[in-house]
Amino acid sequence: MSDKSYRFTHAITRLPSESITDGLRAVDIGAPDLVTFRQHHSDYIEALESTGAKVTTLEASEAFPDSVFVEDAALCLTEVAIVMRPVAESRLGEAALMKPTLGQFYDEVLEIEAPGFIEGGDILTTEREILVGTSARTNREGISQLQQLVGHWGYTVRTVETPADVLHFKTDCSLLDEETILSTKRLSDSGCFDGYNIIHTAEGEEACANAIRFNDLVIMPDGFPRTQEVLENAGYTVRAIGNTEAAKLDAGMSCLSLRFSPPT
Ligand code: CIR
Repeated sequence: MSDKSYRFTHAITRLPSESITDGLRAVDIGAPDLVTFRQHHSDYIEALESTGAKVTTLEASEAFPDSVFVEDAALCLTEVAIVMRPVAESRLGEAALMKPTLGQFYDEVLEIEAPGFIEGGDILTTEREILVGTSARTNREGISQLQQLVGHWGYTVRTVETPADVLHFKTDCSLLDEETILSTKRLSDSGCFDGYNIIHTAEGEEACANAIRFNDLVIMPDGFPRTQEVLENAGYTVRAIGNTEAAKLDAGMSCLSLRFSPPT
């Protein structure tokens, strides 16, 4: 079986901007501290690079407070990159900002159009399918456009539901390998991962469900020792990265990068 859903030669990240203090959040528990955010972000890039991948780090964009969360602006597959369409007014421009960078790697860069909206945080690409969660950030029109675009390359898109009051589908799950998903219980109870192996986040540690498998590493937020131990006991090599500041903006590990292996 192929492992292209978690083996990548490249990643794109963007430095956090000073305007990050204005980033979107469901509940205000205080603004992120930029110095700490920068340190966590640098640790994250170092972890990606330690696997041998080439990381392109874009300059900070003050105009877009949430632009450090590059995952939401695009979906990068092996054959094609698709620019997403964030619904939040303050994030819509991030998609256009990302497009030229994608053009450096892909001959083919496609786009989701109005009235569709969809964000990368709602998309989980596994070895066999692309799962997309409907949410306040992703509507059925956006999913339907995505399905039409990627169908050309033989991908199957399956629409699933993001739990109520959860920002993104992947807030609650991550791919660990070809067959295995890390998930909160509230999400897997929906049956959306039937047919996969499921590893649950430990009780009370649901906030670490947003991790990434990147080459040989599972990169997860620091501070969730019981889930980390479960993953290590299952044979994964885990790197825990500080996430206290991104968490204030409802973000975890996947949102900080686009991960891909370009065609050329
Ligand atoms: C937002 O609300 O859009 C940002 N504050 C957080 C985005 C997190 N993105 C992600 O998990 N893919």
